[in-house]
Amino acid sequence: MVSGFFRKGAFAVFLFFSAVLVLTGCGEKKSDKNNVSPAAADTSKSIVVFIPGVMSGSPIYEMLAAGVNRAAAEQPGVTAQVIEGGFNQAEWEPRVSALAASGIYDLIVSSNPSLPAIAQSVSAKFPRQKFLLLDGEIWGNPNIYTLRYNQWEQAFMAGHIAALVTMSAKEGAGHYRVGLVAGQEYPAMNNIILPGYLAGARSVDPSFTADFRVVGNWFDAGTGASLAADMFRGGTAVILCIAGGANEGVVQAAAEAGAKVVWFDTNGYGIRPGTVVGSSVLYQDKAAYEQTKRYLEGTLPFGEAEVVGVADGFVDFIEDDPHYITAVSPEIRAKQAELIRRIRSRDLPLRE
Ligand code: RBF
Repeated sequence: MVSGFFRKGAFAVFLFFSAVLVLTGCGEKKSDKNNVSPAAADTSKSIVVFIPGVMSGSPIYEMLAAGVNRAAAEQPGVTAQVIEGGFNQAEWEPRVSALAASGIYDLIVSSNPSLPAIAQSVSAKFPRQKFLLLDGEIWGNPNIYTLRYNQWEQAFMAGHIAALVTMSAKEGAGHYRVGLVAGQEYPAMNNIILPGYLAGARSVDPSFTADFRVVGNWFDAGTGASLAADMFRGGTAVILCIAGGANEGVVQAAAEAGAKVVWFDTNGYGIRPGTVVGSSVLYQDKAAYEQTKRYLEGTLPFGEAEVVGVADGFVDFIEDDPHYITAVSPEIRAKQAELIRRIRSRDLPLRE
């Protein structure tokens, strides 16, 4: 009797506190969320954006944070927090692991080709943690969704404009060269971006080769400037820079040498009008917003890996900026416009 009453009493107390925890949204998040109905679960979500590097100087990360924050702000009860992981890549996995271990976050969002492997490893230890990763790819992990951009297309358009501008600057040189300065080497750079860039240049003239240099990090503008100055001295006329904060040095060196730069990921014409002659962009803010929204609506297909490009509206070349129109001749712009029209209408078969 007594013990029966006690059990019932204890059960009532347990129910009362459970109700309080659910109503106030306190308590251990993961277990609460896994036990409530999907409709109720969507009313409060906690998202963390892990920046693999720092936001300053890397618009690809600024766009990531902006897109997630916008989606979170639209839905009451959803919080988003941005954490910078810094430039020491050895610290990224332990830091992501600590975020998962905290049990605080329903979703970890990040962006970088190295993140899928990190998330895969963290996921083995924390199998209830969900990941939304952009600019990377992994298939078949039920807790990870990835979205990658068609960077062959993005780089091809950059190579095409770099080649056209190079040929007008170095007329009659016989054979030509386009420059690329990267923060570091990585598979997407070596296997997609660099070859796509060269293919774009070679679609203008097959004699093009690539002058490819690596800064060794994503922040050192001094090294970016000295690499670029050396390339310009060697006869390269246009450099595509994909080096985060080091891009600033490349642009500075180009301005000093009277040479040109092609920008990647965002519209860069305004950074140095007249020096920046192309902008091959990604709409990562749009992707981050849409995919976060899908997650909050419960429709993000975890386990899948999607690829989006020009025809899907996530990769583009900016042609309507007044600085582009002033910096680049009408003849070159007409040729670039024709290429973009063909890529947009899928008239030009390009690889992913
Ligand atoms: N791009 C940046 O703009 N800033 C960075 O700090 C940065 N860090 C990266 C670190 C690693 C390990 C890798 C593989 C790529 C990094 N990228 C960075 C490149 C980025 O993922 C993307 O390829 C470029 O922004 C071109 O779209």
